[in-house]
Amino acid sequence: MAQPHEISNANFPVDDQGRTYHVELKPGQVANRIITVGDPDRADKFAAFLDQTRDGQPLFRHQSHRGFYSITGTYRGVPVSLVAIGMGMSMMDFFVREVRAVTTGPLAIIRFGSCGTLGPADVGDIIVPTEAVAVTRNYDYFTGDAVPPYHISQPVAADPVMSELLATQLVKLRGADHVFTGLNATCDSFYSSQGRTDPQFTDANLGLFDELQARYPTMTSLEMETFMLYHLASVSQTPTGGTPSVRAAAAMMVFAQRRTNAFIDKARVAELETTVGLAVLETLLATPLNEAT
Ligand code: R1P
Ligand code: URA
Repeated sequence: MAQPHEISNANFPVDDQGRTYHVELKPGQVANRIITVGDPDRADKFAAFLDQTRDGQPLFRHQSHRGFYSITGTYRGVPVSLVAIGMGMSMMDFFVREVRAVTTGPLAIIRFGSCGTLGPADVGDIIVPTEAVAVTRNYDYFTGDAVPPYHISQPVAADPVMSELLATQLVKLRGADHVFTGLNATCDSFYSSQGRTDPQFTDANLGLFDELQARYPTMTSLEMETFMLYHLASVSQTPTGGTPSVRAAAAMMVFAQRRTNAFIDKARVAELETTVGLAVLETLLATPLNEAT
């Protein structure tokens, strides 16, 4: 049986092969163009689009012990990675930081996920969020402090070139009536901070939709990771400082219409994952990037 690898460096833990502690990738195992998804099955569907060999080698795949699933190969000859990260802002944080640590040169990352909407989009439509805010539960409210129950951050923008490429490609594929841009709310819960009601818990969220839409009238989507991706891209640095080293954008399939209470069916998800997924991959390839790998 393989022996577990020793970990060193408490500040940024890596094993004796140079693999990071949670995502478990080392240099050479991840490309500079990456699509990140939540669901590992979605990553496997994307893998079917990739060229099936890279320099005569099979595709690289790795399932980490902390739930990150990575696939690296080429798409039309260009190195691409697919990384399924599970759910939530902290998983996005692990992913972006650990991948950044084992790559050199600029990174282009597109999140292809699912989301809820308050409209005008409907179930099955696609949203390309040009900016995102974080909506986080304000724990002190629940212990009795006179503060609002949810904190809504300032917006952070996506990479404008990548967003424009994505939106253009998706409008060509789905038609302008089914592709929306706007502000995304990344929430720290699928439930409370996305305004879902649950009689088992005190959540104080009945006014949350109105508050969000009053503050950000262009808000179109609710999900759980995109803000962290945009935020980390916005604070990423080249080794000498200066321009961000990570460029990021997102496209999300609308699974839930929160005003009508409609939820997408599985057949529709399968169709979107393959058709829209391919368009996302094409956009990633079209993103200008002067990378080494
Ligand atoms: C919740 O069901 C999950 O779906 C969305 C949310 O952001 C959250 O991770 O995205 P994914 O479909 O990418 O997982
Ligand atoms: N993902 C979310 O985070 N929320 C939804 O309503 C649907 C998908």
